[in-house]
Amino acid sequence: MESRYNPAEIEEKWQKFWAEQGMDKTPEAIAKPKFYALSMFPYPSGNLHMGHVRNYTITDVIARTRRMQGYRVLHPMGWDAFGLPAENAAIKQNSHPAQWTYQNIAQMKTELKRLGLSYDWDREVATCSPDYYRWTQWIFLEFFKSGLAYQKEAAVNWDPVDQTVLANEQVDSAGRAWRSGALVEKRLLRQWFLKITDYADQLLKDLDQLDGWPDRVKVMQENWIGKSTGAQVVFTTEAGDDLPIFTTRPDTLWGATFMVLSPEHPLVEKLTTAEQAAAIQAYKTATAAETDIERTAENREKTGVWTGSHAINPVNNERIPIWIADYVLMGYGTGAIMAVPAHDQRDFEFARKFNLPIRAVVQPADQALDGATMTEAYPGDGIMVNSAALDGVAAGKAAGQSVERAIAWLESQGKGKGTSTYRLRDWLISRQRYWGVPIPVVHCPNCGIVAVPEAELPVVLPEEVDFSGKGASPLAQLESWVNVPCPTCGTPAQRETDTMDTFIDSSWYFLRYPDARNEQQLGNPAVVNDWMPVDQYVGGIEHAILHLLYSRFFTKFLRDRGFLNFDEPFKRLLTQGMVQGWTYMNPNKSGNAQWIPSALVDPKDPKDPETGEPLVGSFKTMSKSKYNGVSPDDVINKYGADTARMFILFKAPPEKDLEWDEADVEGQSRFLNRVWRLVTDFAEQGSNVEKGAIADLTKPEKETALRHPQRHSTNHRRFGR
Ligand code: OW5
Ligand code: ZN
Repeated sequence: MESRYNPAEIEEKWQKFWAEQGMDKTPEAIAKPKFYALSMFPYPSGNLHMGHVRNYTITDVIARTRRMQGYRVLHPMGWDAFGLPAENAAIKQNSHPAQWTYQNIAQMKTELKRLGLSYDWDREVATCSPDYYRWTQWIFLEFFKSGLAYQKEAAVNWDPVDQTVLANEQVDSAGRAWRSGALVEKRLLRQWFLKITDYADQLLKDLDQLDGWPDRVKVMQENWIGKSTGAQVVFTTEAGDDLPIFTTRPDTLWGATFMVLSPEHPLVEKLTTAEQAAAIQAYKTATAAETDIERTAENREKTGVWTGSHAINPVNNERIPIWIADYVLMGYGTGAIMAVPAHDQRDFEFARKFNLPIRAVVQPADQALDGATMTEAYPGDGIMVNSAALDGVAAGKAAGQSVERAIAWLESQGKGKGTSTYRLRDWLISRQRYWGVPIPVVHCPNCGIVAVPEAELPVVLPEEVDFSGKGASPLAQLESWVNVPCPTCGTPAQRETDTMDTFIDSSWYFLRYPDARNEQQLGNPAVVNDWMPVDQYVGGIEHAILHLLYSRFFTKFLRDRGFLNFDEPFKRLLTQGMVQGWTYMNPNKSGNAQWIPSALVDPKDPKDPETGEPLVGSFKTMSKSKYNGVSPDDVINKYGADTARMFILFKAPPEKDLEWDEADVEGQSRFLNRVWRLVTDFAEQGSNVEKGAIADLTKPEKETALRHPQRHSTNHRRFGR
């Protein structure tokens, strides 16, 4: 069916309407209460998909409602435009990432406009535009001047396909890169980090302020930050070196029967005796090939090697052997642990495997534990035994005082102190790629790392660059760009050639919209603080951890720099459910081959066109590989944007998954056509319209459209394409 809509005409009409509706900037308008409605801005990947349509329709309804309720509403849109896909496309097509990106932006903007969303396009931002990333660089330099942006040599995740370093967060639980899917390798390189760990405690505590966030998102953030409280205790080696450890159970110090160091621990070499040297070296090499996820997997057969040396336990001066094992990670705590096999399952398995002593120091009420006969670790409550000063104290989470008592004792003896550690690591932000924000510093042989002066920002990406896609970053290969005089002393120096992770760009974009065209500042603080915080943020659950945590971090940092006057960027958060499409699967096939395009299937008798095997149909999250995507453009062409939007809003609660079902779309379309007919008839006939018309309108069609779940199974059949 041909579209009845002329997007340009509609656009013009609505722009006029919105101009009349509180998008003006008169004093009367400013006196209204503000409402900032924000959708997560898209990657300009090519075309809108149904996930976007859902996201942006939900936010639009909220924005319109608030406008009608008398608020002045900020409802902006922009583009998360840097990143690997553009660069990869450029490499493939031998073009420029900017060209790909701006073409996609134009295409997706047209599609957004067809949807009839009430955006203030005057505030549009694209993170790849120099007038945006100038402020990304400015923020980076604020971090740098505060000592929160720093370089260090790090064992980093190297993606051998995309030829770049990845943040831990961009590696999945199977050790694969989030985009390329390649198995990630470890490499030692100099990298830039942001010190998010300085804010770990605030990021955790302030979750309490977020009443308008889903609990599960707060729990995910809490777990990601991963605070554990306990004590730091200093063991010593027999050679006299300090071996500090962190433990959440300082009450079990008297049950430590050996120590385990991460194979990467700096003292390993010194501790290794001549007899053990070969075994230690072989073990270190084997560990280097493993991912952190493999190393810490539960129920994994324990491995390790004795260094040949001993340590002294400071609480009882006992001499205990020092081992190395891969289940201890250098990145967590101090990279060394005291092993208490009687009360920790991993230590228990290790002790049994290598015949190390096990000594119980917590006795449960109902049995007598004996290290020699225990079959598993006992992590529960009881009474402290074999623990000198702590003997007889109640142990355990609920009623126990043993942990507090142990910390008090350690502190009084000067042998340790109460402290906490976090699972959260500093954020690795540098990327050895072209299509990102250049890190605005210069490396000078005299002055070291020098910030590019503010007046010289932005450091613009050079356009004439080679996109072979291999080896060093394209920026590093461009000598005319790299070689500059040092801004401080004038000596020939080199620009930094790393660019920033795109999550940096999206960590502050919501701060730019309030004053998006400001060329003097990131934004006028009065204007930014007026519109912020965002009253309602809407987006996918996949951003529950990183994007939201990073945005909260940036907000707190800019607050501490005196720029913002609030603690949290997003007052309320709605995480929308997935959009699902009907999918045919052959259970006898595996991998992507199991998904069969519905165009090849007879819905009345679903069979594999190749093998004739029966297929199983179900709703699954839309994706290219499952052939179950429904194109927004097709739907709008056939039914119009109003139907698409109404269907999405009525089909499922916004937080729940939504089953895309063409029969319901048709129902929605019929309903809207009746509204249309009623209104146009009314306009033509005036008061002659029969009285019952409105009741008719709201009842029968709505019921057919929304109340027949059994029709789900027939819909997708008619929808088979
Ligand atoms: C869509 C949301 C997403 C986000 C927004 C923008 C998707 C929900 C899940 N630039 C970042 C970004 O995420 C945001 C920054 C703030 C960090 C789908 C996805 C889905 C996917 C594909 C298809 C259909 C539906 C088509 C497949 C077939 C093709 C032939 N989701 N539900 N449905 N940008 O552009 O990815 O979380 O809020 O809108 O998304 S983004
Ligand atoms: Zn210099």
